Order: sequence, then C-alpha cells, then structure tokens
Amino acid sequence: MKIEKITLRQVSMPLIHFFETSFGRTTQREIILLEVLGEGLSGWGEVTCGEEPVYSEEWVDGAWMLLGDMIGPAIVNRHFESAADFCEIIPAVRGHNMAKGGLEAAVWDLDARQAGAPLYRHIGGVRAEIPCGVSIGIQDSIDELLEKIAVEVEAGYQRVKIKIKPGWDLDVLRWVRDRFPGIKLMADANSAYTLSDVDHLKGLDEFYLMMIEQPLACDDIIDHGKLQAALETPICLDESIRSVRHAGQAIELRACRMINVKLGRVGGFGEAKRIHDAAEAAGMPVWCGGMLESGIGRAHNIALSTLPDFVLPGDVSASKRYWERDIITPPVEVTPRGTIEVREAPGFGYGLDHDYIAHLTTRQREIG
Ligand code: OSB
Ligand code: MG
Repeated sequence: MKIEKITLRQVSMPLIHFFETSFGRTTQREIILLEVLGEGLSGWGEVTCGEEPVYSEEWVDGAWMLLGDMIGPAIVNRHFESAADFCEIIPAVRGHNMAKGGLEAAVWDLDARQAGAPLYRHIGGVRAEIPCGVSIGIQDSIDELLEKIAVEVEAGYQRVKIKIKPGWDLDVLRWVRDRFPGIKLMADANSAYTLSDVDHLKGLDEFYLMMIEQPLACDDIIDHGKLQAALETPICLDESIRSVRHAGQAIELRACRMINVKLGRVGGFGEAKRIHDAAEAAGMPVWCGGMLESGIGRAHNIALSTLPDFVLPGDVSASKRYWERDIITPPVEVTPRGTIEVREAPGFGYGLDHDYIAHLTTRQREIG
C-alpha cells in the first residue's frame, strides 16, 4: 500500500466536565486528527497526547511539528506491504509513541477499509461486544464524587476507576466503599507515590480493589515489583509500559498483575498486539485505557478491546460522558449491560461528521 496524502487537523473540543488527575486538570481537549489517503479511500487516526507534556513527554504542539515536518513527509508515497509493515517506513525517531501511534492507527483503518473489512477483524479481534468501565477524575468534594459514581453505576458500567493522589486517597476510598460496597472498584495514582509510601499504600488492601494503577514513577518497573510483593491489591501498570520489552520486564519482575494497554502510549496496534500476546502467554489479563479521546480514538480503542486477552472492562465509555456532540456518527453508546456493541462496517465502523470536524478545526496542514 501507499499513503498519497496526509491531512493533519487540530480540533478544539471542550469537555462536558473537567478531568483531574494527580498531574493536573483538563477542561478543553486539543486533538490532532490524522487523515491518510490511499486509492481514493481515507483512514483516520487520533494523536492521544495531552495539551501539555504532563502524562508523558509528548504534547500537541510537539506532535504537530514532528508529524508535519518529519514523519509525514518521510512516509508519503512510500510503498509498504500492509499496515503491519508500516513500522518499516517510519523514520527512526526515538519515542513520540503517541504521534507515531496515531498515524499507525490511521494506516490500519485505511488498510481495513481497502480490504472492505471491519478494523477489529482486521487486527485479529474476536469479541462482538466489549465490557466497559469508567474513569472518574478527582472532584472538588467527596459528595460530587459519590454522585458521579452513582450516575455511572446506574448507567450499568461494569467497574469504576477513581483517580487518587496523596491527600485524596484512603479517606476517599472509605467513603466510596461505604456507599458502594459491591461495585468493582479500582484506583489510578498516575505516579503520585514513591516506594517510601509503602506502609500508606498497604492501607489500600482493606478496600478489596480490583487493582491500583501506576502508583509509582512513570518510568519505573523495579520499585513496582517491590511494592507488589508488599501489597495484596494487584498492581496494574500504565505509564511504565511503552513497549513489549517493558511488558516482558514487568512480567519477569512481577511488577504488576495486569496491564493497561493504550494505543498511543505504546505506538499503535502493532506494539499493542505484541504486548497483548506477551501478557496472554504469561496468563496476565489486559484492558484498554483511555486518553479522553474523541470518537475516532474511541473507535480505535473499541477495536483494540476485541482482542482475546482484553478480558477486563476498559476505560472505553460513551461519547456523551465527554462531549456535547462527538465527531463520529452515531456517537459511541453503552448498553444497560455496561458494554459497547462492536460495529461491523468497514474500518473503525462509525461515520464521520465532516461538517462538525471542519467547524472544530483550528489549524490544518496537508502533506503530499
Ligand atoms: O492514566 O488512565 C490514565 C486520562 C488522561 C490521561 C491519563 C489517564 C486518563 C484516564 C481517562 O484515566 C480515561 C478516559 O476516560 O479516557
Ligand atoms: Mg492511568
């Protein structure tokens, strides 16, 4: 296959409700969309980096420049066998997985469309319906958090993740457990603790959480292994796993018992599948994380979640939790069973609201 043209668009989308983690609060998303053109068809992808380099080193302006000045020009009109071989023509840029991963996902979407196949089948997915959870940010008060959880439990979501940080952790979890003793509950610290907090973190065990996500440093594996040995609560790694090599090391060092796989963080479907395969071979379940995506990234996450080892509910939830109006049609909807039914149309399976995308676009650049 061959990419004849790439269009970069930046869309500006206000969130319905702010999203706060241990590293900050987001109220408005700036999202780079990628359209890759080949043989008269378009594939679409989304760059999942933040507006600022706080979850990882990547950010929107950096990704825009990298894709527009370096990666885009280097791949336009180059021949490659299929989306699985796209890695062979990507320039040897170190890191920047979200920029590369957004483009790779667009290429997979195009490849699936050219084959007339749904993307999820094209990547080897097997599930017609995926289990869904929600990620709920740090709130201004416990009452607001409890109210938000009540709404999502009522909607049918299969598990609830709350964000924690020092000062918003054990007491908050106690309130949540008091009110919702039976829900599947987990907490995500986004690297807010260190190994010196081990005694404090042992306090998590009384809340019988499904897992604690990324308690320690974003680039750490070894200390997570030490912490896991001291905790009953399973550790799930997010930030620390950027490649199948990291996944292999985490498995070997028993640094986690599950992995949150994010397409952007690991650089696309190719590496996500390799991590999936390594975890599956080790008997470790995985789930699909989220990065407050628009419908395009959300649709890719749904496809990824159909691979066999994605057995745990992911952070893939309904469009209306984020956006007044999404850029895909129909928006992503969740059943009262807390699932998303996977669509069978070619590519990622949803339509695009081109008028609305044009309306939201703040800058655009064409390559090729
Ligand atoms: O750590 O999983 C995370 C959002 C932005 C950055 C990091 C994370 C998150 C989420 C949100 O938890 C998941 C979602 O609802 O998209
Ligand atoms: Mg996380």
